[in-house]
Amino acid sequence: MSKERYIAAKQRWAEKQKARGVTARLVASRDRLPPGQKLTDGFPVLDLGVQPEITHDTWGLTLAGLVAKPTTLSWAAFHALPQVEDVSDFHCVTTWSKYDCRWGGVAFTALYELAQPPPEATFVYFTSYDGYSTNLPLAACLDDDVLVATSFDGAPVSREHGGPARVIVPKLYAWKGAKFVSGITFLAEDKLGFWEVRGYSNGADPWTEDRYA
Ligand SMILES: Nc1nc2c(c(=O)[nH]1)N[C@H]1C(S)=C(S)[C@@H](COP(=O)(O)O)O[C@H]1N2
Ligand SMILES: [Mo]
Repeated sequence: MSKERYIAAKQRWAEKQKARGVTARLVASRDRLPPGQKLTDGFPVLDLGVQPEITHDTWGLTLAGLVAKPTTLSWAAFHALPQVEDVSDFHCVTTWSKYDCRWGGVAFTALYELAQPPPEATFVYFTSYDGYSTNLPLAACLDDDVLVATSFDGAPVSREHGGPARVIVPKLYAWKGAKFVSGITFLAEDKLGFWEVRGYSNGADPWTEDRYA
């Protein structure tokens, strides 16, 4: 990566940090119902047929791959990181959307800062306790509404919704957010996740209905 790109990435990072602040923030999505979606008041559950039971004692979040500081965060270490809250809309590819989901947890940017990936790490691969995986370009993860969430509406994320911790990527279809998350791996090249190898699109943009590849 060129020096210019490296500096631009650093600068973008600094701006994000500034925008993020150190206290709770509320950022609602500006747009609302994407094309082809129906609004639901409920909260459907989608999984692979397994809802792994992970206690706080056995839980860990591993930051690995192309990083200067590989680590596995315990529940306590995770909670010692700055905690943020974000309200966002949730869009499932199966055509339901849910407005105003209030998630609390740690911003992806904080985990990025901790792990210190080098500039050539431009992709991210998420793994989960149920065997699920999903992938994203790093740039999509650095949006300030991307969280590893441990609370929903002020209560712990329930097991059916991916507790103890799940990833939220509000701007994309929800399969890009790993429930029961166990690992975040930084990579120089893209690696397709569970649904991405099974015909879901890699882009997952609800606004262009980028549903299936
Ligand atoms: N670990 C894991 N994460 C997952 C899934 C899964 O099966 N396992 N399903 C994905 C899909 S397709 C969607 S739509 C959302 C559903 O989240 P919900 O069950 O809280 O509605 O989780 C995503 N993350
Ligand atoms: Mo989904």
